[in-house]
Amino acid sequence: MEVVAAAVGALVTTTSQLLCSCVSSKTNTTFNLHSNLAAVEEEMKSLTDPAEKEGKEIRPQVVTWLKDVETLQPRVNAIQEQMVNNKRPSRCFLNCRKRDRASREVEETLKEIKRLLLVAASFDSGVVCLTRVPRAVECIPGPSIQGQTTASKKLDEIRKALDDGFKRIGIWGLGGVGKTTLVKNLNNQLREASTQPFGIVIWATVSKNLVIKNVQKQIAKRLNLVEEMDEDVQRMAIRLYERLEKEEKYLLILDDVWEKIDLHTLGVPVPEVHKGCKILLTSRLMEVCRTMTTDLDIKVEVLNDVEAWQLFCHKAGDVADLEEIKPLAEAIVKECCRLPLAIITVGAAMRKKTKVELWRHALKELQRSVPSIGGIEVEVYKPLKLSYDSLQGNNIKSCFLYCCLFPEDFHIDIKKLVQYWRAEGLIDVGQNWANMDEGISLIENLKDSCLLEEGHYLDTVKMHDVVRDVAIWISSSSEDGCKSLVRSGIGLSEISAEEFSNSNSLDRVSFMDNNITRLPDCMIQCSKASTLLLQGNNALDTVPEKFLQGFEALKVLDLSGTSIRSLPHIPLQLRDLRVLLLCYCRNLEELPSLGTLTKLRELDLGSTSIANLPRGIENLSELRILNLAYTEKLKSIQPGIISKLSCLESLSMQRCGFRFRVKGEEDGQATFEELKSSFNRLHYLNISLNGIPWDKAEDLSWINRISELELRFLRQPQGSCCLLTIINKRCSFEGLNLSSSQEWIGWFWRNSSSLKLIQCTGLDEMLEDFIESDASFAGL
Ligand SMILES: *[C@@H]1O[C@H](CO)[C@@H](O)[C@H](O)[C@H]1NC(C)=O
Ligand SMILES: *[C@@H]1O[C@H](CO)[C@@H](O)[C@H](O)[C@H]1NC(C)=O
Ligand SMILES: *[C@@H]1O[C@H](CO)[C@@H](O)[C@H](O)[C@H]1NC(C)=O
Ligand SMILES: *[C@@H]1O[C@H](CO)[C@@H](O)[C@H](O)[C@H]1NC(C)=O
Ligand SMILES: *[C@@H]1O[C@H](CO)[C@@H](O)[C@H](O)[C@H]1NC(C)=O
Ligand SMILES: CC(=O)N[C@H]1CO[C@H](CO)[C@@H](O)[C@@H]1O
Repeated sequence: MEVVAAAVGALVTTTSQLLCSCVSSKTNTTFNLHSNLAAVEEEMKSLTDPAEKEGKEIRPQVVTWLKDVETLQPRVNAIQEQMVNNKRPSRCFLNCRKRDRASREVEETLKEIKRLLLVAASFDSGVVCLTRVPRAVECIPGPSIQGQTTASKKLDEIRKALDDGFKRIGIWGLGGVGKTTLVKNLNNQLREASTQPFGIVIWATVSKNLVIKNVQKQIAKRLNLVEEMDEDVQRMAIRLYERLEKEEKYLLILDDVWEKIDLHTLGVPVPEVHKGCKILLTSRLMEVCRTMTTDLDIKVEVLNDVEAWQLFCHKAGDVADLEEIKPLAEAIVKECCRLPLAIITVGAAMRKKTKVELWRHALKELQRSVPSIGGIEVEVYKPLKLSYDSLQGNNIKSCFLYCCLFPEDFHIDIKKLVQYWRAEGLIDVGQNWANMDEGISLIENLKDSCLLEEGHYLDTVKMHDVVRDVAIWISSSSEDGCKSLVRSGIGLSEISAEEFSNSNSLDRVSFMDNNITRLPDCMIQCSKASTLLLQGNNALDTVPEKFLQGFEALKVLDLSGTSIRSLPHIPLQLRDLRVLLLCYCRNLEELPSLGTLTKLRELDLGSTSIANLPRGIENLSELRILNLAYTEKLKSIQPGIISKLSCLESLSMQRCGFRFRVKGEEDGQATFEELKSSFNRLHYLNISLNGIPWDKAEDLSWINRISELELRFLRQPQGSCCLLTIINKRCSFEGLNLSSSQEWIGWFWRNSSSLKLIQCTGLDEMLEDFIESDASFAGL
């Protein structure tokens, strides 16, 4: 509980300043008790405020705790008064404390703080708040349609239809016409409604490749239903049904439906049996509305000319109105077919461009016919392709096209995306491989061009489905190193060799998140391909040697979340491989020697069943990121291996079966001393050790070079555990005996910018020692 700890931290500081000021003339005597207490109050407020905003109740224990903190105020006030009156040079203040009433009070206060500290340590975020029923409508972020007459009229029409008792409403229209935006606005409008027509409004995104389970999961999450392990569709449907039956009135919004969804299979009590149920769906296809037996269909039309122009000007800025440019701009808007998505993206691409030549060129590009693609949506592709064409900067186009390797409506983890980019050499990593700066600035650039959107989850991005279609279309023919075969998230159960027509020209291949059980056992010549994504095929248990043989130029191989037991020896030949991802391959026990992958930068073996480090790992002198988290079976690491990985920037070994040995415990296993020798470039470290590896004389300044550190010390023989976490100088100790750590703990007092002590013993002695020594909370 960060906030509580911070509050306590402030109290400790208050009191220690109080004590120090009596003891040492070196320290600042002009402390201000009142401002410190104000800080505590502020912390308390920040504890209660978010809980109230989220509609949660604060647990009674926490309320009591907060009250106790409050009653401390007058006591601290009194002490301060006493101090002000007591003008004696105060060096003897503490020494004579048996005689001095005031000092007894200080002691009492300290005791009370200690008690509060202990109570606070027992809070964790789960205990602070009680969760209540889900709120009726959740805000769904998205652009507002305020001021757009056509869209606003449609919105009113839908609102009226809901009031009029229509039970199943279909919203349909072209891709990119703004159906989702419209319905998001409806959702958010309902949120502000003074009398709430629904007990709950549930939003679920369906997408092109219908997976019932995914839709169920979204509904369950919204209803605060706990997910059960390995639950099948039917069982989930029963639970959803039982829960939804209890809702008197609810609205289910199914966005982007491509085929009929059987509501019974889904677990939704249909309007015919549940009087208060309403279903609203959006689709590009009228046919879908028909098969879903909607009783009202509302077509979302493209903008009228005036609106199209206004929207464009809004995006492109004042330049569109310049005398020379205006006719060109108008012609460009015309090419956008009055489709909002196209207008928004093209508008963003032309924003603030003042050169007439650029506008003329853009118009010419748009008027060029798009080859070899049929269907109505093609018209949409041209304007979107234009904003792709106008992307400027090193490799940004290639980075953009990388995003379409992920499945439709996928929330792409930014870290993962940047990981792939740097493996492909698309971003300049410079000295520090794990640095995210350039990657993030690229992502922001793509967002500004409306080619990527904010994802629903923290640190994710998403591609609009039409934009993704365009990206796939571009990369199916791309000449400049991005020719891709994209078959992700479409429920494939096997790959046939025929998929790979023209395989030798492919640069990237993605079969991620399917249900592939086997790969072709033959060589497919993909000698240019730099990326092969096969992750998330849970049932895939072997990678045939012959299959991998054809991919000789791979830089990224992602097999995470598959059921493979081993890897063929073929990685030996992947001499260009930069990133090898095998995490969550829970059956993986054995790896071939990796000694020839000398260019490997990232190796992820997290949550696998390996018992030993792969052979030849000591040869990977360029390795920057090694993940061995949750490898519980890994119990042994030979000395002399880790220290060879001299470029390592990040080592994750939380919940790993191996614990580094400390001094005096040499038993033929890797020691912490050895690890320290490779600390030069390390920024992230998360490991377990057999005990605390340093003592009084030790220079701990190496800790300052690591920005995120977590050390878990296991004490023998009692088996008790103590935890040290430092994130950018914010330091936290858990379960430490402070009085037996006096010799070294002062270093942390001096070097930390914040301090959190959780279930630590010996606070009393520590503070006394602290006062007697000339230590200080210099950076606190
Ligand atoms: C001591 O406190 C005063 C008043 O709060 C402040 O201006 C000054 O910077 C402090 N000095 C140190 C060394 O912290
Ligand atoms: C995946 O494939 C297996 C075996 O072919 C099948 O039993 C299972 O239902 C499939 N799962 C999905 C989600 O399609
Ligand atoms: C380590 O790499 C060198 C070449 O850099 C190679 O000759 C040697 O065989 C490799 N060691 C292992 C164990 O693969
Ligand atoms: C270390 O790993 C644990 C377990 O996964 C995690 O909770 C913790 O946040 C990690 N520590 C740091 C500093 O990242
Ligand atoms: C803490 O350490 C001190 C000194 O080593 C010892 O006397 C005390 O019993 C320890 N306290 C606990 C709770 O282990
Ligand atoms: C940044 C900082 O405060 N560093 C201090 C850490 O502690 C050592 C003493 O062990 C000081 O010398 C540093 O100045």
